[in-house]
Amino acid sequence: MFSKILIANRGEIALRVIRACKEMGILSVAVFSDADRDSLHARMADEALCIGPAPAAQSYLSMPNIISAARITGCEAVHPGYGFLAENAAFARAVGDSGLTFIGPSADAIERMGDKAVARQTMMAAGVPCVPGSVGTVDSSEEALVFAREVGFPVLIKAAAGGGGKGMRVAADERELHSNFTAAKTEAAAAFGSDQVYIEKYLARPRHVEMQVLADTHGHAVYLYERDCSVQRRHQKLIEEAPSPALTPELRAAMGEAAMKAVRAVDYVNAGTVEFLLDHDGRFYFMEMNTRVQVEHPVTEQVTGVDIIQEQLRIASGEPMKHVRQEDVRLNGHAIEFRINAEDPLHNFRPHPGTIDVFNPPGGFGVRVDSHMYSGYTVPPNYDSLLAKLIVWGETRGEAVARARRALDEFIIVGIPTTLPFHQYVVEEEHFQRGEVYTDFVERYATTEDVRAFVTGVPAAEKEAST
Ligand code: MV4
Repeated sequence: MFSKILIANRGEIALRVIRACKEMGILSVAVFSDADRDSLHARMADEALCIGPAPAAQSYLSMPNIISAARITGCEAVHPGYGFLAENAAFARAVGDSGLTFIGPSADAIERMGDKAVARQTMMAAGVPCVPGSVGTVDSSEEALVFAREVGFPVLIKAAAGGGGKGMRVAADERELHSNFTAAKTEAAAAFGSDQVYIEKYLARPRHVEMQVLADTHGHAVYLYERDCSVQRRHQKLIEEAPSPALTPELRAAMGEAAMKAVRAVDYVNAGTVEFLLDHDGRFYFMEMNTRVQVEHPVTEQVTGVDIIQEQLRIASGEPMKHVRQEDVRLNGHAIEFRINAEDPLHNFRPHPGTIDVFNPPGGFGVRVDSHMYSGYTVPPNYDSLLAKLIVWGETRGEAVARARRALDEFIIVGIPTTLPFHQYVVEEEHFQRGEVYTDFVERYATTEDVRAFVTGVPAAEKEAST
């Protein structure tokens, strides 16, 4: 096992990794920007180094600064967390070239999954179900039309270098296909520096269900079951849960096996997530693979008892992972995560950095809060707005929802607006309570008007009866 590692991240995920290190007797080195001098991750680590000014491009995204920090402090490995450099193949390669271990998959695996068209082709070849559409990229709208006629309209034009919802265009018919094909290519070129696009049949109101996987260097691979992440807004996840209310044991096993095929197809090692779209007929399709630990990993930890960060450290150090057989991984109960962001849910989720005068997180049985907040902390404007993750556990989904309601009531954040009122509304919402969550849940059942009516106690104007 490593004796000392560097954490190339900030915020709650840096704390999460530091905690795992402490439990495993590994020394931790934090890096921080000028904006994060007073942050908990810099205080909780065994050592902390400033790596640059507030803008991420000059600090948390600076490969030379981070690698220098690791070498100066005598670290053996680097944990990238999520975001920043976590899915940057060049960084994984640079870490390795400096004689350090990257705590994550190989640079090759990151690269192969980074191009969504290549990933899709790889998955098709491996027998993982993919949405009907093009094999690889499409170069002209004539070629796009061939595929669109084959699978039927509407279709989606997706950027190969995109992911996470950026650079997608729907085309309802042939006329739209021609105009949107060019628009999608132009948009992709501007956003990602590559105009490569591919075509898929457009699925109406799918669920987002993803499989957590772990694989070690000894040839062991398991899936830690799924998370349902359908409660999103503009491709930002807000609530995630495990298991998915939509999966039967048979469907779960089939999706788990598909995720294992994905792992084997790219010789994947370490923790990863295979994302699927689940349609209303119970069919699932590969969407993309995330080659990092995800924000929502705690819900999986709560229902499986597996410490995913500790497993990442074991795997990267060359040890076998703790749970090597699929039968060793058991699902127990239900967990839901609520992302508490420094955003105003009554004003388009506008980010709202500022000082938190009072931070009073909930506690008690079945409640976990992963957060880097404290009373008096000032949220800087430079980074993402995640303040805390509230994770509740219950023996059943109903118990988890009841516990969530209780824990959200206890949670007090004074000083800046947060997404707490949004979550308080959602846990009372009937579709959410029944587990009927699709990717359009927020726009359909949790609009600004719905949340405002809930907060003010004044009923929203009647919705149009026809819609
Ligand atoms: C889709 C889709 C419907 N049909 N692909 C959005 C994120 C990106 N990774 C892929 N996304 C989608 N791909 C087909 N063929 C609908 C979405 C989608 C979505 C997916 C997951 C979670 C939320 C979403 C919100 C809007 C659209």
